[in-house]
Amino acid sequence: MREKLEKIREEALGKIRSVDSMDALNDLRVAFLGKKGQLTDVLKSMKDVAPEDRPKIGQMVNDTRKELEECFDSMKKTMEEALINEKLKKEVIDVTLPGTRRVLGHEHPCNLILKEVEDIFIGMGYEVVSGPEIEYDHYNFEALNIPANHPAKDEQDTFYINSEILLRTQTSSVQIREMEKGVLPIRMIAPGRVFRADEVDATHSPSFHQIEGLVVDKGITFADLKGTLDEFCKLFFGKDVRTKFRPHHFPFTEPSAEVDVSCFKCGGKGCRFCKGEGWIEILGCGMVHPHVLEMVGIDPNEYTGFAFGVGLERLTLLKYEIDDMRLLYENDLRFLKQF
Ligand code: 2U9
Repeated sequence: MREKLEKIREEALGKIRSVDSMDALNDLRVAFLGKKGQLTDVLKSMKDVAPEDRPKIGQMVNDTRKELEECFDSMKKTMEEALINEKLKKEVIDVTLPGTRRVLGHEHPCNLILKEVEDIFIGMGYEVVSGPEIEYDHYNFEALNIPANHPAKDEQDTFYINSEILLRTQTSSVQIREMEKGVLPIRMIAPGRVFRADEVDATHSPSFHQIEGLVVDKGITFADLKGTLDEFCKLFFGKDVRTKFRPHHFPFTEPSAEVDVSCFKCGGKGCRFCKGEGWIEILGCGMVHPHVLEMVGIDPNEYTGFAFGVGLERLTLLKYEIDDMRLLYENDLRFLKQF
């Protein structure tokens, strides 16, 4: 029995030391120490050993098992360390190599202009509010005094999801939603994307951006409208510009006007920039139509308001002297990085 044990021990130690993979090491552990392993077989055959020799032989089996287990564990540790070292060697990072440069984008000129406009109105106590681009016909047209079959619906033809839902043609719907909340007074601007069934050219796009403003309070007059928009034009284009309010018509405002600003390039004398006019058309505006107030439950005898609208792309083209709107939509970094 003693020789048998010694033989198993030597064979096991030899095999463990020359093993070349973790799997093979595990197989060896099972073959020698497992339930059906060689050492367990020796224990099973203890019944054939003379009773007086059993404690000694038992002790020998235990010592051998302990020695083999230690040998297995130390081999396992050595192999694991070797694996980690091999992995680390493969993963060596050469910190002296040049990095990959990421192409940096550039803030869009329209966004730069939007920030300027927002800053001016926030400075006057206005809130910036946004709303859905997919809108109900009710909020886009009906509530703005543009009922079914009104000619304005043709001028502002858009993309219809169905007969009641469409892509908004103006951000005025945001202001209707705000008025419906019933919290007065209101001083807000609503910048956002709008849609029209227009062909693309140097001044048109089926999708562009507007900034609309709305003030509703007791005692608001056309003088407030004029003062506010004149101040806006001076802050945006320069303190020397003058403004001109020409009568116009919008279904949602009464009276209505279009605002021209004196050419900020030639001071109003007339140049190529203003096409010899001396004036540049900038905004549409007017006093909120009493019927629009009534429809959202505001008493027009108690409250009055003014509203205005401006195209963000138009402001951007003017301020940066860009002559084709399509450049704003091409995402060409060589163009965008100039602003
Ligand atoms: C409510 C009531 C009235 C918003 C207004 C304009 C005049 C206007 C155009 C400018 C160029 C649109 O981007 S554009 O094509 N807008 O001329 N917009 S008054 O009037 C409102 C808004 C909300 C409740």
